[in-house]
Amino acid sequence: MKKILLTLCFFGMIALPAMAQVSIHIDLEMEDFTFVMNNLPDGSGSTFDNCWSGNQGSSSLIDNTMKITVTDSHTGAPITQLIPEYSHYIEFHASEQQPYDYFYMCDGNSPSISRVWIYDFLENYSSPTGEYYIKGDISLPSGGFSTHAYTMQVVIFDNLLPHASQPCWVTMRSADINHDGIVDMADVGIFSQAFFGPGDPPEGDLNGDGAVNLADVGHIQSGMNNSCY
Ligand SMILES: [Ca+2]
Ligand SMILES: [Ca+2]
Repeated sequence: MKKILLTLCFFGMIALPAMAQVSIHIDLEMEDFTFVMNNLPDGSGSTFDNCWSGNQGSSSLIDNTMKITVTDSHTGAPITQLIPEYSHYIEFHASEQQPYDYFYMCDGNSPSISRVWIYDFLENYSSPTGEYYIKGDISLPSGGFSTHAYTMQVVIFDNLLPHASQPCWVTMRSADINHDGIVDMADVGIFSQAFFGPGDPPEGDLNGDGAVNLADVGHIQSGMNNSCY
């Protein structure tokens, strides 16, 4: 099982609200530095626990379940209890150098371009070892595609102060290629152009392995009629 290991080291936050000083360090390690999420408009795509490795030419399904280890940065002791009410989310940023990436969230039954925030992503809020898991079945209803990897960060608020992990990299591909909220023949048309045309354009490379071929056809087929609405 491929793991992303996020190590959050912080002092005086979340589980230790009585402590006055706040010093948070978020350290991130991961085995697959870039992975590919295959999202569908209704959120049933493969976001983290069934995503693709994104390895050039050899992309394969992987379980990128994420783990965070939370410790007191001064003592190293595990923080055994988190407070669910505290805001925390996962945030995606398109690179500012790549303004033409499309990553549209289905929000209120209509797709809108968005930096994506996933709230309440933790599977557990107490752990004797300070280890917490990010839900493998996180729903990310979206369409479009990223031509380059996005940065993804875990953000936790402490008394309205956001603390972000260092970024890791993800690529997003959806069978709703034209990000109109539904996978239909319009997307098949775009895919066909990519399939039969020159090169390997990202809108046709739905598994993110760098090639547009039969392996990508299944993503369109299985996603047909999937919708925001
Ligand atoms: Ca579409
Ligand atoms: Ca491909």
